Amino acid sequence: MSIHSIDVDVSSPGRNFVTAIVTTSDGVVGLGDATLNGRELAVASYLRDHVAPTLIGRDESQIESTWQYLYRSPYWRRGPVTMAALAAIDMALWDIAAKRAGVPLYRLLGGASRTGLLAYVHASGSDLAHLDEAIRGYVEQGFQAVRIQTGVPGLGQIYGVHDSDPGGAYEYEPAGRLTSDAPRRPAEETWDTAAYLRHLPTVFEHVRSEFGPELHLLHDGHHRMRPIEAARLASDLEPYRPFWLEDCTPAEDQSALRLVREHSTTPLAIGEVLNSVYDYQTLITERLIDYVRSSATHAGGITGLRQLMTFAGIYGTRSGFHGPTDVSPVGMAAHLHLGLAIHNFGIQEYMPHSARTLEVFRTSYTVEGGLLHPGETPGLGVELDREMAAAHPYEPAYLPLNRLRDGTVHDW
Ligand code: CS2
Ligand code: MG
Repeated sequence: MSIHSIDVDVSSPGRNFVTAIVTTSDGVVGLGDATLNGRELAVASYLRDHVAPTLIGRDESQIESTWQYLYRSPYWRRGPVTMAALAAIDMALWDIAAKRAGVPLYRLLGGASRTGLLAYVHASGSDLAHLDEAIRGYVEQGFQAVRIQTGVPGLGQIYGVHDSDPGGAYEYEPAGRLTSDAPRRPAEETWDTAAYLRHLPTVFEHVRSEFGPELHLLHDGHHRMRPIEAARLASDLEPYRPFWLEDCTPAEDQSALRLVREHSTTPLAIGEVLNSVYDYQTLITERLIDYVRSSATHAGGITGLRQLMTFAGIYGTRSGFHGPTDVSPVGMAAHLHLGLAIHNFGIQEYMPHSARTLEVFRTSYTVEGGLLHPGETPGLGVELDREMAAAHPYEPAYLPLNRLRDGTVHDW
């Protein structure tokens, strides 16, 4: 059988998503996620104009060979746009292969290595009272791991910090703040690393004393620190035994983490903006990180991520796949199947999609007692209602930007 058609849907049921729909000559349909937050249309064009036309008529069962073809043939390798497009095709081909076999995808990837996947959720609050309320809500639902983010005294809105409204905890969307149409610019926030470094250890101290030693606590530094600042924070957080400190420095500067490692035993996670195994060469071979944060959507799909995790496994590095709402339910399902199958699974980020998103993308995955499972539906286990998706057209939305108090553009 062969690839008959490839459609690319860009829809906005609650937020923007780019989905590749691959249909075979005998009518089997596979789905792939190519959502690149804030740059969605670039990937859609890359897929429609440059990838799809070269794949029509190709044997859809040649997943590895198609991956190598899309990676090597354009000459211009890696990069978020290219790798997201490749990812979508790869996921769709795996979806088709598992549907043909009549099994959930994890069975083609080696079968289940565990009964469920430890999930972490996002708890945040502008102050400690709101943060406690959010954590309590998740603990009551059975979650065993929470990422904690708070406001910093003296600073305004901070990316990823949100006060939950009762009953609406699953609806928030930190990534993708709508801006006005003209001029179309990202929202701006103010950042002060010294204020943050003074405040965050007091937050961890408070949460540990309030919730006890067993709850896993994670934190995302969102690339905002210099190496010496990150080393200070990692060392200050040690007494509170964090599960990990994520993105403490800009991810592309691999050797920056040497300094952090020299000063602390706080586990480190990095990689949501990285998209190939080569981006991790120093990080993994020098054992500078404990968790790989890439997503299937941004790192070449299941084939790309599996290659990366095999390499990471040799050095004892585990997975912590990126799972924000801008990875679509299709990308999320890919993580759950791969995470269930690989030996070096660590933890899975779980930021539940909104009810509107889940009406359009119907999923088979489950969460119980803080553990995720991909379900037993053949393939990835996600169905896309294309008619309903078409009723939610693309809406321009950009991620915000950080500036220091003096106006200097900063990492965020
Ligand atoms: C965050 C994301 O999930 C995370 O750890 O860093 O919210 C990230 O900022 C967005 O996915 C960017 O699109
Ligand atoms: Mg992050």
